[in-house]
Amino acid sequence: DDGHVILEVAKAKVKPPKRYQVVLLNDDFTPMEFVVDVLMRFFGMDEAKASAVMLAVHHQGKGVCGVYSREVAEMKVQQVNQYARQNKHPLQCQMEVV
Ligand code: NFA
Repeated sequence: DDGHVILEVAKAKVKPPKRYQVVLLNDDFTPMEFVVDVLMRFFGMDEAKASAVMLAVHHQGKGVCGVYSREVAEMKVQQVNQYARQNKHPLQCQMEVV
């Protein structure tokens, strides 16, 4: 029958969801300890991993905190930027499509 044709046409239009890197940017003012706290609090890193990512951002200017769906990446960016503002730090987070 032609049921499989209809299914295959529909399936051909289903794209895999885009993935988004959440990227942390270096600045001259945010304390290293605060950045480590952010990485543990919002990205589930242990202290050793968070310290390594913080130092990579510090030395290279930016660094990837994780890769997520658009919805989850948007939530992480909003949470990190709000938490940084609440604590009077200029730390900034953004998302980049992979
Ligand atoms: N560069 C900041 C400092 O020397 C530390 C920092 C690391 C800030 C990673 C932002 C991101 N205090």
